[in-house]
Amino acid sequence: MRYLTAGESHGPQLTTIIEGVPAGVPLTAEDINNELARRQKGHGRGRRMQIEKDQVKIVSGVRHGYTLGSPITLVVENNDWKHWTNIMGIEPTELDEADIKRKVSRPRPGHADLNGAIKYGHRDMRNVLERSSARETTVRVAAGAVAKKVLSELGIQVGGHVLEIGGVKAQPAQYESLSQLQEVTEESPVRCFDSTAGVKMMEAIDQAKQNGDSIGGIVEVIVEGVPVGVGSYVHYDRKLDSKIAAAVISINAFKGVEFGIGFKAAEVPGSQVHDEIIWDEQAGYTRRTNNLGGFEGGMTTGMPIVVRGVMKPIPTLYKPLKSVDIETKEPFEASIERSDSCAVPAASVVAESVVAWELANAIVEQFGQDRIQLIQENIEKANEWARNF
Ligand code: EPS
Repeated sequence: MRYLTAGESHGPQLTTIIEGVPAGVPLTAEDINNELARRQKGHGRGRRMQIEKDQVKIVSGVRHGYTLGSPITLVVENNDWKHWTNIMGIEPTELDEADIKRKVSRPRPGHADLNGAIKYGHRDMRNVLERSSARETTVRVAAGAVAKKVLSELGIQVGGHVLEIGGVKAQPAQYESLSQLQEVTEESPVRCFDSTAGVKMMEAIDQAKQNGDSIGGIVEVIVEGVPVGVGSYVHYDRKLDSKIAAAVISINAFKGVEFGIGFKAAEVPGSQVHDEIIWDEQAGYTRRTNNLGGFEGGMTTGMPIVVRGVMKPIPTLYKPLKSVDIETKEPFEASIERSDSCAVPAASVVAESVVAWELANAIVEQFGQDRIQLIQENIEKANEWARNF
């Protein structure tokens, strides 16, 4: 499977074309809209989210509620476009460059503005920020919603939550099932299982907002019901954990990724890291622990995939940071009007989406591409094989 996204943050719409989704997967606009709504929520979002009510239009690849196997096109219109039709107009303009409103000549430290402008030769850095904006994650979540539908047909469940915001850490989540984790975090304005930490996270966000600042955090994605041996050790670009890592890092503002105990593995001896292997008739081979987060040798072990990503604070700040105007070369203190002070809860939904995409893609590639029933049969056979091996 593959997908492309297109669209500017204040342009008319965001679009994705998804190719290679097997035929026979039940899919409705409501399935996708539920995920889009989850991404829009979260304490710390700015005023833009009051303007947008993201709704998908499925314009190809689905008939009477089932995927056809043909390319699926998803469109999400930007409500804000009506305020930007002149500034973001597609047709040539009579206006001089200097008269175009909302021209950006002052790069924000930490954003794509300056490097993108130098790279593409844009004197107006709006040409960079419109596409580098995290608004694009809307359609990545839409594509992820399709991937989640594929996985759910195969008995694979994806969940996510927030572990840390602005230095406030949640207690390790003692959930009974992934469904329970999802139920609880869905009610939390910061998607945190630990409600006490959740309150402190909200206070930290409010404090940052008051200071004109922004804060980042850590999100975790968990996937259950994964067959053994998805991905491969035989070549670097077939290792599924590396693809998932790349997908997580590709989310706007993400700076790090780890699986299982991750960076803590540097501190403890191997005897406390590696997961002991056990076997019983019903479950086949499993592990006593899951320190490696569901991967050994770039392949799934059958234990839950556990992957975390760290998001830096959003670089669009009310609080001025020093930068240089590219027209005058004068130093100035950047001051920006509208932004989110924290988008970590939203980013946890984006992280679920990109992980779901990579896994669905690998499974479809490995177990049969054309129709979902064939993949179901092949996975059942593979599970049976692994149990009796
Ligand atoms: C963003 C800036 C803000 C955010 C936006 C990402 O938008 P605006 O510039 O219109 O105020 O709200 O996020 C979204 C629009 C979204 O859907 O997540 C940025 O500069 O990255």
